[in-house]
Order: sequence, then structure tokens, then C-alpha cells
Amino acid sequence: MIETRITRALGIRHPILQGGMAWAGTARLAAAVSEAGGLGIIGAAAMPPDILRAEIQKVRSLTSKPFGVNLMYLSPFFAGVLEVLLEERVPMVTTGAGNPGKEIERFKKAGTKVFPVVSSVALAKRLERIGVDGLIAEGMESGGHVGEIGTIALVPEVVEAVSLPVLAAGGLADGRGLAAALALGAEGVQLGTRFLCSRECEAHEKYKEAVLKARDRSTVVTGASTGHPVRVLENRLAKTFMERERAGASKEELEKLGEGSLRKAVCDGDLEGGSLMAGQSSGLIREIKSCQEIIDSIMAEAENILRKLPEKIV
Ligand code: TUI
Repeated sequence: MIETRITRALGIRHPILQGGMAWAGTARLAAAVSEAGGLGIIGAAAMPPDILRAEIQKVRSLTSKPFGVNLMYLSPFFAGVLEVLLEERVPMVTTGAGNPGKEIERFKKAGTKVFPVVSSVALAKRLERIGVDGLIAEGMESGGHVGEIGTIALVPEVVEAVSLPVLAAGGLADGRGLAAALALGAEGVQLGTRFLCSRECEAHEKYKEAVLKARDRSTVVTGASTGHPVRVLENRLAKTFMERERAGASKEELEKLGEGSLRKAVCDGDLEGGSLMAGQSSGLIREIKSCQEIIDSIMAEAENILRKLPEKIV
């Protein structure tokens, strides 16, 4: 057992959160992660409010354990999604791609814990002052929208700057990652790509297979020139995107090129025309497992590493 302020604050058995993945983070996946002792998270990024409400109710019908919802600031349905989260009084929210400062008071009144994703120390400090419950320090190894700092430097810098509990994210997929995160001062981890490659994840099988095939240098970051850098598996769309970026294409042209592309990957399994968002941990993931198997093996591996670590020092 690894107990931290995170397991206590969230009422979960193991300090493992599932990343809030757009399209792939459905009620089925979130419920499976929560049932396995972690914290499952519905990815609300692309969901209209009525679909989100149904997904929240579905998780509640599948598990009595706590769960969360990821609120993504670039969502076209942001205002409606926020109202559903407040009405449904979800146990916790994570936020991505923006600053939840304006919404904190309303979440507090609804009894919802708030764990923003941060990719810098400055935002971490600002959010601690306005009363969030914890932080997810996400390094640029992550899939999807990324910051600029690597996990191994970002996590201890954030831990040092705040007294809140911090989770580590980016480049982590197994028990070695959890043990390393704890060594850096984090009190848990958030994993996206690892749970994308789970049996319960409803992403297209071809997308999952592409992640299993990926190696250390298979991902690239596109879109830095639009202000929204995104890590994806390199494919035809990523190459076209990078070519157009190098040629000085406008933000509008690039946004049009990316529009609807994540849905194509997750729902249609379009490996060349879709945006295969995935983290650098893709190179560590070799098989599809159930969420229970994923969490059990991470915990066993981390506990074993932590027990045996002193023997390495001769
Ligand atoms: O949000 C993510 N990962 C995502 S969001 C996403 S959907 C998307 N699709 C296309 C283009 C852009 C996004 C896919 N993956 N991770 C959490 C995260 N949040 N990483 C970085 C940030 C972040 C960035 C800026 C958080 C706060 C922030 O603050 C800006 C401010 O107001 O200070």
C-alpha cells in the first residue's frame, strides 16, 4: 500500500489517476479505473453538456467509487459543461489548457475538489493562493497539449514552490514511473497513454495498436506556432502539419488542418489522417491490459522497487 495525501484526499486505494482524454476518456474507462482502485476521469473536452451528464450518470451506475471529470478550457461547450459539473456535484475535476481561477469558488460550494494541470511553477503558485486542492505537474513528455518543461525537472520545482499535494504526469506508464515520481516529491501519478491502451478504453483498436508499435522517437510536437503545441505519434497528418508550419502557414489554416482530427483517430481509427495524441511513454507500452491488471502491476512494481532500492547502494 502506498498512502499519500492524494489517496486520503480523494478516497482512493492507489495514488493513480487516469488522464482526462478527449473522446477516449468515456464513462466505461473511468469506471474501470475507479473500480480498480485508481481515480477514473471522464474526458469532457469534446462532449456537449447533455452527453457529459449521461456519462456522469453512467459512471455512477457502474461504480460507487469516486471519479473525476476533466474540464478543458478550449472546449466549444465550456459554459454548458461547467454548469453540468456544478449541478451533478462531481467529486473532483481536473482542468487542462487553462486557468480555473474564476471557477474555484463555485466548485468549492458544490463540494467538488479541483486539481488543475499545470506545466509551469508560476501557474502552480497562483493556483495555490486561490485555494485549489492539489496540482498535476505535467511535463512535455505527455500526449496532447503540452508545456515546455520535462517531468523530471518540473515536478520537484512545483513541489518546492507549493505545499499542496502534487501528482506527476508525462512520460510515466509503469511502477518505475510511480517510484520515480514519489522520489521527486510527488504523491501520485496521472497516466493517459497507459490507460488509452487498456481493454476498457473505447478508442479504436487501430489507434491502440499504433501506440503499442511506437518506440522512443515515434512522437513529435506539432502546432507550437499556433500557441497550442500538441504531442502526437508521427503520421501523414503530423508531417503535413509540420511542413505547413515551416512554410509559415497562418494559424487559421493550421487550425483547419487539425479540426476534427482527434475524433478521426479515436473513433474511426484513421491512422494517417487522424491526430494520434500519445505521450513519450508510448515506447514503454507493449500490450493491452485491463485497468485492474495495469494498476495491480504498477503497484507491485513500485513497491518492489522502493523496497529494494537500498540494496543498489553499495
Ligand atoms: O490539456 C492537456 N492536454 C490536452 S488538451 C487537448 S484538446 C486540444 N486539442 C487541440 C489543441 C489543443 C488542445 C489535448 N490534450 N493537458 C493539460 C495541460 N494544461 N497542459 C498544459 C496546460 C496548461 C496550459 C496553459 C494549463 C494552464 C495554462 O494556463 C494558461 C494561463 O491562463 O495561464
